[in-house]
Amino acid sequence: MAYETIIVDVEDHIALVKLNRPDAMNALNAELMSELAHALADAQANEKVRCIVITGSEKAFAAGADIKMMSDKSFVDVFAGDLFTPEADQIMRVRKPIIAAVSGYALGGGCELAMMCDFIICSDTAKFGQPEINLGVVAGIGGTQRLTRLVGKSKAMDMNLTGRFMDAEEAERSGLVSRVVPCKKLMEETMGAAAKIAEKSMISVMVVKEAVNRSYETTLREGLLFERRVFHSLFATEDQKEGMSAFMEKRAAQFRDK
Ligand code: DAK
Repeated sequence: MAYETIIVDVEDHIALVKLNRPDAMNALNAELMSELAHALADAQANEKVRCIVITGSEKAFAAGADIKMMSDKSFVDVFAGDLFTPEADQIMRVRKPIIAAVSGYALGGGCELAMMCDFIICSDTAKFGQPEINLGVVAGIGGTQRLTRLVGKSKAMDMNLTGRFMDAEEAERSGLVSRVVPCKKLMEETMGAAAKIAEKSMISVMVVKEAVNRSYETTLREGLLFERRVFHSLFATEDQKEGMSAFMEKRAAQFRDK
């Protein structure tokens, strides 16, 4: 499918999805969200794809939902139309890992999109924020929920109430991002991480994603039980035999996702 607001490139088992609305700092409008959801569903279905990377431009990952698109909407428009919900649900249905490579602004819905990904690698120029309060609204797709789980109540309150931006160093210190790299190295580092993941057994990779995400949904006791059971179940795979044999034979494992 030809896209207008994103660019998709599949190479070496990695689907790279670049948000592409340069005149609007990659603000998320209905078309972009729909195309992104479509591209992610395609990447999920494509057997060649083993990891997905979402990125923006050097200046902006995404500066939020498109304010010009939203400004005239009524309660009924956004409630009955359920703005962005099907697309956000689609992103959350993807079972393959998704890395957000963030440079520049990740604000509002942009910060929320990055947090929907499995982890975030950012450049030293990145700026995260939930400035919706300045527009007379509040975060709507995770800014009060995912951000609180990631950085804790105090910083989540601070960011959502004051609308201030968090720089890359603070984002790493707070646990919002996994790595900070110099701006010029962002894609090299992120694609390197994606390539590492792509080498693994997809069965184990998808199990890790399910298990870590389960930790947000359940008690520690239930989460540990889930983890133990999926650990046990991986002994039914050929990849477990291959991975452990390869270690003992001092060679690289050849996983077959079986
Ligand atoms: N929407 C639309 N256009 C935007 C935009 C945005 N969020 N952010 C930037 N732009 C546009 C600017 O209007 C400008 O366009 P022109 O005037 O040239 O036509 C162009 O991008 C360049 O921006 P600036 O001239 O402002 O550039 P600066 O470097 O001076 O400033 C900035 C960059 C990112 C600090 C600034 O543009 C800014 O503050 N942008 C707004 C950031 C913001 O408030 N983000 C939160 C948006 S509200 C929902 C769930 C979630 C949401 C909505 C619904 N549902 C579940 C229903 C999410 C809401 C949000 O994200």
